[in-house]
Amino acid sequence: MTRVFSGIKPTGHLTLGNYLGAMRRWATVDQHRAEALFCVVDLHALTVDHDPARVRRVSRQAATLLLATGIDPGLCTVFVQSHVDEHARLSYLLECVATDGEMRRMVQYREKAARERDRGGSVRLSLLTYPVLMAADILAHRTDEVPVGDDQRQHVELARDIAARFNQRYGHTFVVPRATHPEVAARVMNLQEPSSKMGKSDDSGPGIVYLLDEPDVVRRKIGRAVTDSGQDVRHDREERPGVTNLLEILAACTGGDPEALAGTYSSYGALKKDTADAVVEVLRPVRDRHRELCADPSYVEGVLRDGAARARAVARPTVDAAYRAIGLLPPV
Ligand code: AQP
Repeated sequence: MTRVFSGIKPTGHLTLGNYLGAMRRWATVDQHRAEALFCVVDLHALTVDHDPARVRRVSRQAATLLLATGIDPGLCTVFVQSHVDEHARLSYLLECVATDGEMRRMVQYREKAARERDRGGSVRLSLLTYPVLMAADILAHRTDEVPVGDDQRQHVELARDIAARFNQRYGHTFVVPRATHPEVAARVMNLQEPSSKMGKSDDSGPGIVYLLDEPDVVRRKIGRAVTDSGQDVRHDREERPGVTNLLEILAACTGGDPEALAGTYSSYGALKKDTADAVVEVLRPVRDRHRELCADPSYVEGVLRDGAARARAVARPTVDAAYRAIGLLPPV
């Protein structure tokens, strides 16, 4: 059976981009057709300046939201990365296979490192090596498919390269994974800066729709979304990035085709109204279920405990095999 692995990083409150780009497919498609593992990748949240209490709070919220989107622990495994030591154990071995040049070419590293420096901070070494830990997350579980948004394309490519290189040098150990992306809304853009991705750790609150935003907040944010000069509603990423972003969001929420939808609007106002209505409806069940789950924290804890035990059992044989293959003595 195909094995699917993907993760969510608790660097901030989860966004509409996380949902449309990744989480929604995990719940509606992947868990039903594959052996799926979904992870709150909390170690990745330590790669930038962080507040320990906030990381704990947001990790718990991310796990709860995963379940609120419809991910069913009866069908798949839900766990927290730091509860399964195999991820960090494997990461070091993969650092011995990856190169410094590969890490420095990663677009996300370059953007985030520049942002840290602009804020007057220093760049953590873990920000540079983060894609290796992500490769370990994926490879430890012998993953076939990694359903992610477009921004993670380069990191999954790197995981493929590292797996193939390890296999070639030290004998076949890892499955070489492939990324899958949604057909629409693979990259949801910031409503205030449609040339930038909607990112959960961005500073621009009004440009980001959070999964737990109240309906009136969602309507206000979408109503104030930056649109483009010109009047016609066209799907054109270069010339009409703001309108195209709204069309993509509307299409993802209603199941339509963004180019076809463009032809049905003659004003930006109507497009914004319909997009806001569609987003509110898509997020409503997630917010409702999240509220119910918050009333029962011991249920979420139980899911994460069972999930960690299952994930450990999946990952351990592969990570042990990698330790032997690379030349380390087995424990005596
Ligand atoms: N704007 C987006 N559009 C489509 N998909 C997106 N994803 C993230 N942002 C968008 C996808 O959501 C999944 C989980 O993302 P992540 O937690 O690994 O974090 P990220 O990719 O680094 O994106 P964020 O949310 O913007 O976090 P920060 O601001 O901390 O970098 C992934 O599959 C991702 O592709």
